[in-house]
Amino acid sequence: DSADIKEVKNYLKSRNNHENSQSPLSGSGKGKNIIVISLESTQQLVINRKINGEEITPFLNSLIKDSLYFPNVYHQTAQGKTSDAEFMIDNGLYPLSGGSVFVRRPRNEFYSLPQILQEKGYYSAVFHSNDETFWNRENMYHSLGYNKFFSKTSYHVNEENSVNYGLKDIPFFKQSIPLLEKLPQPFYAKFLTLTNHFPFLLNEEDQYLNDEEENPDLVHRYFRTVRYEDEAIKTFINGLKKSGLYDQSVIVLYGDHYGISKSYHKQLEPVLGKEITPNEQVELQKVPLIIHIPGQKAQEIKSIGGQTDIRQTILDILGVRPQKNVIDFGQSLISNKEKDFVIFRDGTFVTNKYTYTENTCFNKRSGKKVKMNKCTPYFDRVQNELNLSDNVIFGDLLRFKDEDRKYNKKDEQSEN
Ligand code: GP9
Ligand code: MN
Repeated sequence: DSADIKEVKNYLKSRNNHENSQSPLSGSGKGKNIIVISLESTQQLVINRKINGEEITPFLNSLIKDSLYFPNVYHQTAQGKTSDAEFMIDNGLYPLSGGSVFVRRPRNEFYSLPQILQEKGYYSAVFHSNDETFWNRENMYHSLGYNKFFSKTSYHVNEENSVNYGLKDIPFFKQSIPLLEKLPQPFYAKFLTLTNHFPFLLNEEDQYLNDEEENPDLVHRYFRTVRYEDEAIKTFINGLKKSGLYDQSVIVLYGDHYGISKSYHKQLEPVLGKEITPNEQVELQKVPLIIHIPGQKAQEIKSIGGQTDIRQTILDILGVRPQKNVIDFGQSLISNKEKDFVIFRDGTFVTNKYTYTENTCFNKRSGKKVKMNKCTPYFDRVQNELNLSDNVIFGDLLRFKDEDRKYNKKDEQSEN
């Protein structure tokens, strides 16, 4: 009940993560549209990496040279995969340890990014050419307050322009541009890519990497589909430029979760040229985060962060202060205040110096095991934060987010 939400509010107050960030970048995207692109299964390891002398993500690499780039952001998803990442970005809460919030709690009350932006006159839409029922999106998007969901039925999908889960990314973006152009502005538009999905299938005509391997292993198939995705993003950005939307929009690109699971790490080791230890496994959970703000210079922001921080970062850049109480575990990554730890759903965490995983504490950079007392000071905080987030979801506590405000109003009234 409302006592439980007090506990969450007190904790968030003690963390003091939502004060004005006072970054020169705060408000630098004020009034602009916001376009968020979920890069399916895209790990940070592909960025600026060459395979047989060829860049895997030439377009993203060039975009980074003109954008904010966050090289130390980790995905925090669990079984809900893409939907977990979406959930974090729209709500700043952790996903559940089992299943997806989209499926388990679609009727909760939320105070989501679409709802917050709506207070400033933003229209919101999701673009994803899969069935609207996948991950229970149709119901969850309704609860999150989206105005429109362009799902499979909004696209021309046939055998020729599909692979694996459905419509390929290039026709997806091409067909999306005219739909996007018709939206009222300012808008928040979210795009979910699909082609770079396990088991990483691609038609020959969509291969942009010149490697001639006839029977590529999974890791090399992954590089090919990532390269295709990169080409699709280029197509989309060029389309935005043609329509004039590019200069009117802040564009956020993030990887939703890993693509190469633990079972394929033996294939990955020769590519990385190193052994994948538990510490290295955690480092592999990094995903790209790229934010393009019209008129802003490129900058690499090295602070550690997670997907729970993306929402606060977006609000900070747009200069949007929510009207209601914000229950959110994120922290703006453009803030001067550096984040002190990033929590994974299984209790693994990273700090600036240390990694805790598989009951072991590591020096993150050297990869060496260190004494447990380097990690123990974080244990209670990590568990507490995950528990509080779970309480918000299972107790549907956002129903009570404005309780104390209501009390204040009543007090004022009785005084008059
Ligand atoms: C399907 C897309 C991919 O619509 O979200 O699903 P995933 O398995 O990555 O969650
Ligand atoms: Mn996914």
